[in-house]
Amino acid sequence: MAYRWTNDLTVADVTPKAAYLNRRQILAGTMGLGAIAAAGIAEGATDLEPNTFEEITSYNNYYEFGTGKSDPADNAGALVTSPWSIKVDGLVDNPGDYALDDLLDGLTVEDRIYRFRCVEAWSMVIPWNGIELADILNKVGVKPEAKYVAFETVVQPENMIGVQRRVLDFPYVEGLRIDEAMHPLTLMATGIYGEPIPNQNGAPIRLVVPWKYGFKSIKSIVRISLTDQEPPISWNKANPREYGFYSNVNPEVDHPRWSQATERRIGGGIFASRQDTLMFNGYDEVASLYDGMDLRENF
Ligand SMILES: Nc1nc2c(c(=O)[nH]1)N[C@H]1C(S)=C(S)[C@@H](COP(=O)(O)O)O[C@H]1N2
Ligand SMILES: [Mo]
Repeated sequence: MAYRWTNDLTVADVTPKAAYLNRRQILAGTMGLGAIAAAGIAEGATDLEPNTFEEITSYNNYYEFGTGKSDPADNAGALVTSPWSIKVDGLVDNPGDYALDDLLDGLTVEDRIYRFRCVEAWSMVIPWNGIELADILNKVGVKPEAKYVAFETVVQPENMIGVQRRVLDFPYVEGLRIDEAMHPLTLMATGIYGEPIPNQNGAPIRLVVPWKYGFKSIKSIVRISLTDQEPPISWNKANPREYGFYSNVNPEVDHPRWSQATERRIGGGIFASRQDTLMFNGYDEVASLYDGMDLRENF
């Protein structure tokens, strides 16, 4: 498995707190403070401490398995994830029904520790393993006319109580503009903490777009379509006034029913607190994708 760290969080941030403090003392003794900061082990790293595997896998949104936060952990065991294939269609050079292993064969699995900010104003820090979406798209070949990527979640009605109860219009669908999809931060996650991604988190493969609200990060993907039209997305269809296509994390644009200026960090022990929400969830490197756009209008 190849490792490539391209975000501002580092392996130091997945180190358990005691070992981390220990390591800081060791590093302080040998490297000096500048080196410590460069290694990403500065004071500010404490608010980027990853949530525990238990927290990440027991507090979820996956409406196919119910609307309660513990419903996915209780019910997603019924999801059948093998065999798994993904239909790739639309404006693409090599369309087809790909077995998941064939689609990912030869691509690099990366470790990415990302902030994750739900539109409901809670957040976590999650150490994902996954493949850059761009690597997958480049492998299948995107035609120049393609302007958007659309995604679809599996529907297994007999295994999904939320589908039986029609809590949302399924299949769950999502989409990105092609430049968002090709951005190196955009990940197709297949694991958490080095373990295969649990069903409640979107097994066997789900999108992770860390600068957007969590609902953009669609789970258990069975279809990827390249299109020249902005695709419909589930939460916009359900409530267009409250949920826009872009849904970039933005502390200055409130949800009609609550403020987006702050967020509640799940878990966190002694560091648990409400904290300020950051523009683009702190991923400033994506700002240029939206140059010249009114982000209040394009919420
Ligand atoms: N198919 C599907 N994908 C989904 C959802 C869902 O209900 N169904 N919920 C979304 C929402 S609102 C959030 S916040 C994240 C939650 O991901 P997590 O449970 O892994 O933290 O998944 C997103 N992806
Ligand atoms: Mo969410």
